[in-house]
Amino acid sequence: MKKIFVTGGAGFIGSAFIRLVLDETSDVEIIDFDALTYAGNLDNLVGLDENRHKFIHGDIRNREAVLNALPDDCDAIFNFAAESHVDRSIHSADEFLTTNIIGTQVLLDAARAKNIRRFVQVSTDEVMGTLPEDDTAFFNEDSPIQPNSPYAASKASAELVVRAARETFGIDAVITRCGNNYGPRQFPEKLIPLMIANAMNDEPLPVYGDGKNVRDWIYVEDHARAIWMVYEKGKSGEAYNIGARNERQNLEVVTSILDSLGKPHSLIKYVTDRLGHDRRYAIDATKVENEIGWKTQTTWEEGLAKTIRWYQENQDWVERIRNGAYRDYYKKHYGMEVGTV
Ligand code: NAD
Ligand code: TDX
Repeated sequence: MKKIFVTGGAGFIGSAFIRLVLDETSDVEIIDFDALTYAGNLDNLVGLDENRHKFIHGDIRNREAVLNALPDDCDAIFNFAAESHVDRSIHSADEFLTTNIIGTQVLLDAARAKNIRRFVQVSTDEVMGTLPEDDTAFFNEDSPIQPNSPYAASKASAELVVRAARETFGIDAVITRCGNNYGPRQFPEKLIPLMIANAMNDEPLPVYGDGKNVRDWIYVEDHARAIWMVYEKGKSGEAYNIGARNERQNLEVVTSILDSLGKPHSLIKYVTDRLGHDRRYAIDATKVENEIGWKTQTTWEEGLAKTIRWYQENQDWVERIRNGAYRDYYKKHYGMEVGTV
């Protein structure tokens, strides 16, 4: 059995990654280390093979806890753990800086102390800032690092501490930079699950600014598979951009959700724009496709339909969140109560 250490495995992408690895391999055992912040959810881990998945509650900023949890014979660390929501980073950046940067440094130090063979840093396209609206420019691996939000700055800084650990101590490290994910179990503060949850409840759908910002959407399972393949085949010291060549304006995404659910477009409510709102993300995935042999397997239409179906069939999962601390965030951020119609 090969052991891997996954941080942030109770979150949206980490749990999808764990499910994929357990389903598609038979010789991998996973230690899943997660602090269970507001975004971490043990419900996301229900039904996993307990012989090959061990959950440990812990914080990546806690050096001792990490060293205690990380086995000596572990092949790799996959660092998914992060504060991940741009809007929250605008309200307060503190946790973003400590978890996303210092937490990553703690993990790198632990990897060095225990001679872990490979470190996989799950980063984001947002480290490269924003693109103009015309459709000829894309992010590639040579694009400059120029983050625009506190969240993006913390993720860019995490990439830099990974780079420094490799240059200084020879840590074998690869970085993945993916675009916007969607799929089952995404916390309903992010665009797609927020809009699905609100539409299902006939509540207003808050669209920032003119709704014409563009994001490059990828189904979460495709991202998870790319991370696994980069771990297996990526070159140490390299970053790999991951995207499904699926650019959509926010308004198009929101109207597709309303149409799928048979709800009126009049539920759309234009609200004050996000501060420093990046206009467009678009990823050139040529490197991961050619060097690693990865390509997306899920079309936008299939992925969105599967996602909407999952939220329809798991309304108790959504409602448990909507009835918790999320209510306070929602009120502070949108100036209205969850459930306002
Ligand atoms: P998420 O917010 O759903 O999950 C984050 C997880 O990390 C949670 O389970 C949380 O409990 C855990 N966590 C937070 N702070 C921690 C700490 N200090 N110690 C241990 N665990 C901690 O996030 P996600 O959307 O699943 O994103 C996962 C990773 O992928 C992040 O690193 C994010 O930057 C990156 N990413 C996300 C997207 C996207 O579209 N969501 C796109 C590209 C990259
Ligand atoms: O209420 C909303 N209204 C709205 O118009 C919300 C929450 C979002 N939006 C817009 C802002 C963006 O243009 O939708 C777009 C997507 O927003 P988010 O879901 O917050 O994602 P984004 O800011 O693009 O960042 C995401 O992709 C990169 C993830 O949250 C990050 O973790 C990832 O790194």
